[in-house]
Amino acid sequence: ETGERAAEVSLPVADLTASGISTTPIQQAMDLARIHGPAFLRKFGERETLFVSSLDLVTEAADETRFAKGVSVVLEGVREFAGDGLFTAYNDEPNWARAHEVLMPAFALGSMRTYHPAMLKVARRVMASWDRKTADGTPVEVADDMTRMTLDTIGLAGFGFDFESFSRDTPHPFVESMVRCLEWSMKKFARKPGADHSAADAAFRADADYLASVVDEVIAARTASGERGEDDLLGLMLAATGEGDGRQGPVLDLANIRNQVITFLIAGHETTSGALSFALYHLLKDPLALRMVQREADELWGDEADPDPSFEDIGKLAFTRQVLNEALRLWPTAAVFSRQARTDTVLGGRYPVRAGELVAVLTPMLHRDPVWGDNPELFDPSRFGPEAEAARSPHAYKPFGTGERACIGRQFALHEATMLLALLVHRYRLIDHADYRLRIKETLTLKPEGFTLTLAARTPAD
Ligand code: MNH
Repeated sequence: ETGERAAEVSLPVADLTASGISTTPIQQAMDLARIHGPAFLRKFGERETLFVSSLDLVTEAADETRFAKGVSVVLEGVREFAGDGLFTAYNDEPNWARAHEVLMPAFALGSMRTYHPAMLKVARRVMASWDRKTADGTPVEVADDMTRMTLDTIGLAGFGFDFESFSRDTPHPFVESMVRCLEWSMKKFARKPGADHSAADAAFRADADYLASVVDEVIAARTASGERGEDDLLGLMLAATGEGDGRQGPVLDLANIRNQVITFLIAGHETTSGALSFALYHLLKDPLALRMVQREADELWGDEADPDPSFEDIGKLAFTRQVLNEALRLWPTAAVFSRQARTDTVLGGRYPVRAGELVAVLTPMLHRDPVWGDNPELFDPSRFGPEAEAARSPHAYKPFGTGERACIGRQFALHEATMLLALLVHRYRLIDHADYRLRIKETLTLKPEGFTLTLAARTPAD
């Protein structure tokens, strides 16, 4: 029936039924947008998805009176292991509003002061590990180490739980299971009908059960310690009581708290890790930008061998922040989000969307809209200078989604990533020993694949 819709408004249709959805569906969708333009229908068997990526169409889709967050087929897959956690909850599920209310204060900018020491502690683990590799010339696997660091950070800062990722040769088994779960949900929506997937589904179940068991361990560790730890996410959730809404006892039941912990462990590290990896990649390839972030760090910390960044220092790293923003423009690591029409509506004056239907926003192509100038592929952090930002529509840049259901962890991610990036460029020269060419791996999120660096200690002359 939506095929008729396509005919009626002459939307370009990309039919992938025969060819299949690739193992890099986001890059495939980017290619389709380059061919078909900023609105096209991706057809795959029975399913059709309207992708939009121009500033005008996304501005409409971001209008909260016409659209709300949509839980896509892919997010339905993630719901199989994250349940009604914040990220995968339906808009009208009461647990979303409850958890949002309990957790919002923990994500205000001021709360980052509380997490700063844990973030710094883990940043020092990265440097201890990179110092060893500097000494013996071993390349660092950038995305793996960024993932170690962001997982340890959300574990410690959010839940007082130490994954100790830098004491392990391979990623923590939680990460391996989580990545397989994400891949399962990514592949599931691209399945061809009729084939037998029972082995993959059973393996998925085992991984999802394992994730839940790690979370139970995290919660048990807190309960056993007798400490309330009300400052962190777990403490807030365990301590919150339902005053005001007439309910007795905790606002969030244990099943929901478990879903929130899984959600935060995943959402809280996977995307930030990719953002840091892309930022390091672009700095490696852009000596001038690298020089500028180094200069900014040097202004704060001089040639101190082991600087002790304060919470306030991080707010002063304006250019470092611009580098991260620009890395997230080119490679928004959570690259698609969905919007659900609240009522029958017409997008762009041309494309009818019925109440309840979903529209997918393809963020990497929004971030290459003509509003970004005539060379959108160029990495250029000055795009995020204060005047440039003020002159641009807020809807031109959506790496953290939009509206009420936008990313709750934005400040957390930016504080953590800005501090680490500045500390790394302050301490090391980055060497492109393998003349790395960017390849992007997709596991729902984006990451540079096979990206390694070698390091040298910076000397005052550098
Ligand atoms: Mn995060 C929602 C991107 C870091 C926790 N996040 C979203 C959405 C995007 C997103 C996009 C909206 C998805 C949708 O509309 O379907 N998040 C990012 C990026 C980074 C990031 C690019 C890092 C860079 N996110 C983090 C961190 C945390 C976190 C760090 C936690 C500590 N994100 C969330 C949660 C949600 C979310 C929770 C769901 C919020 C809600 O719907 O209420």
